[in-house]
Amino acid sequence: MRPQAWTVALLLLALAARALGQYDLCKSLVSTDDGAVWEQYACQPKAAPMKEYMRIRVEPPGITCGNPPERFCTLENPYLCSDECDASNPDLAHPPQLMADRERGGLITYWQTITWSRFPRPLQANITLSWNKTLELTDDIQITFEYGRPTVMVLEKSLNYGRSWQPYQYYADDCMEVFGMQPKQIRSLTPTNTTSVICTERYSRWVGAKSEKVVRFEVRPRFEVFAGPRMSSMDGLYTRMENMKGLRDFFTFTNLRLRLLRPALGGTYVQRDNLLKYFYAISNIEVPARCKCNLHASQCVFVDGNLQCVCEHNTAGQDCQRCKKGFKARTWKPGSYLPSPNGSPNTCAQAGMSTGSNCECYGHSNRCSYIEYLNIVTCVSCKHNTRGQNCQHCRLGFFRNTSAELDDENVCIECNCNLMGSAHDRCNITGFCQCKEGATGTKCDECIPGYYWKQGCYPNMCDDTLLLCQNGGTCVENQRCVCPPDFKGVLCQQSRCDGVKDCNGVPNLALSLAALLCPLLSLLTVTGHFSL
Ligand SMILES: *[C@@H]1O[C@H](CO)[C@@H](O)[C@H](O)[C@H]1NC(C)=O
Ligand SMILES: *[C@@H]1O[C@H](CO)[C@@H](O)[C@H](O)[C@H]1NC(C)=O
Ligand SMILES: *[C@@H]1O[C@H](CO)[C@@H](O)[C@H](O)[C@H]1NC(C)=O
Ligand SMILES: *[C@@H]1O[C@H](CO)[C@@H](O)[C@H](O)[C@H]1NC(C)=O
Ligand SMILES: *[C@@H]1O[C@H](CO)[C@@H](O)[C@H](O)[C@H]1NC(C)=O
Ligand SMILES: [Ca+2]
Repeated sequence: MRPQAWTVALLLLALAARALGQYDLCKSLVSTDDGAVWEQYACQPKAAPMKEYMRIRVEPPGITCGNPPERFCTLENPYLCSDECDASNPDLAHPPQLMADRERGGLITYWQTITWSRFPRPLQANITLSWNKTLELTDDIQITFEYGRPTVMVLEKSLNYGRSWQPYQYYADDCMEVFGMQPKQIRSLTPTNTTSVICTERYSRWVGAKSEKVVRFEVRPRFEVFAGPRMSSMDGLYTRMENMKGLRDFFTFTNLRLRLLRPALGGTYVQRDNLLKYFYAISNIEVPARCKCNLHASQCVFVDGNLQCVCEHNTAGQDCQRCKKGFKARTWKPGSYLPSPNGSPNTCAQAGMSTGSNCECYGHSNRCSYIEYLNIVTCVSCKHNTRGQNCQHCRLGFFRNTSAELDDENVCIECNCNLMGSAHDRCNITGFCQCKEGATGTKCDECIPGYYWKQGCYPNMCDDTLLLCQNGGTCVENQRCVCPPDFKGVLCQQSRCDGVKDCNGVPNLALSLAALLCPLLSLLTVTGHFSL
């Protein structure tokens, strides 16, 4: 296909998908003046029957019937104890996986426990359902009990792969007696208490084993508190999901646990002479849910035994809970249901393309870049003489203005080191330049005693203390002695007659000595300066 045809085909596909339902699509090609570009939307996978992906564990060991084989009767037929459970016979076995199988041809298959033959020791069992994936309920959990629903049970959930658990709902034929809780009705829930954990008596009272088999955890009625009857206004629900703290978390889980605490009794009391009619049997557990992908994926796939979001918006991770490598210029955020109808994708941005709160540049740069081999995001082209990952340092040759905030344009002050007097153009953090020998001052633009300034500091050639000009010479700017006509030398210490025949007189010893000593002396002073 030519590119154009391909684009059109995709566009049509996108439009078709868009019509499917809210938040079904993560992106679509739209045509603009600049050609076709991807538009991104908040998106989520469709709801799925999660029982197909769940791992089931039952406790305690030996709770499943049939090992050894045993007979049981039913509450409806308590004196006809001809049914048998035998783990070694496929036709008579009731292993845990029969709670999640697809039943065909009307044949009901179920997991069954041992009978309550050890009464009065409680007959209790735990069923732990795990997905190794964060899920969000989309409809009621339904647990189908054959031969009667338990009189006491608790549904629990975990948000952290089973490390900790919290109650989700209590079920009892007498909530007050068993749990000390007022029984509540789901229809009494209001927007302010939809997420309360309640005790319900609705599914635990004896109504006959055949007529009512299902125990629910009600999700749909809770949604309807916000979405209206028959979920007519999903916008209302999604808006609440976004704004109401804890609402989304309430429907979120990674594991579920059923704690079966007392089986169906078929009456008020346990009949001790016929304990073979008390047991638990579950034929199906329905968990309608969707993968939680933080509104960054419209697909969730089952790979290597685990559910995995197919992340879009440059996100990654099992739940699209972080930004993809190279796309960390902005802090990761979940997508948002708002504004309706397409929500906000909150796409992870390619490094170097934009800024975000993750990349703080204190207002000295508006660009960030991701450096792959260091795995850091760094500001690019810091202005105002700043530098560093967050433009938080001053460039070389500048120092920090302590009276200015980090985001002040005046935060860095130029060192302004004197080029001649300084070793280099950098200063320390209090603004002091590093001076060459003989130079001093913050900017190294002055000389210490014994030195004179001439495009830098040089040792004095003459001065008023140690390097005196002799024989009436005068010191000019510490650089040289201006000697009277008859004398010469650095300090005018030498007579012009010296060694000249016509000069009258003996060599001036004192002068010769001075001539000898003075260079030495000046050397000493210089050395002295070195060690100052
Ligand atoms: C069910 O799990 C809970 C929590 O781990 C534990 O305290 C309890 O003993 C378990 N019940 C059975 C019957 O294994
Ligand atoms: C759970 O899922 C994660 C991510 O897909 C995987 O790395 C891990 O091995 C899984 N754990 C189990 C017990 O399957
Ligand atoms: C929710 O609040 C309503 C009104 O305040 C109250 O009647 C109802 O009992 C509450 N339900 C629960 C489960 O707390
Ligand atoms: C230091 O910052 C303060 C506050 O912004 C500013 O008024 C001052 O001029 C700055 N000093 C220099 C030397 O730039
Ligand atoms: C900066 O240099 C000056 C002069 O050498 C010195 O007095 C000062 O202690 C130095 N400041 C720091 C923080 O090193
Ligand atoms: Ca079944």
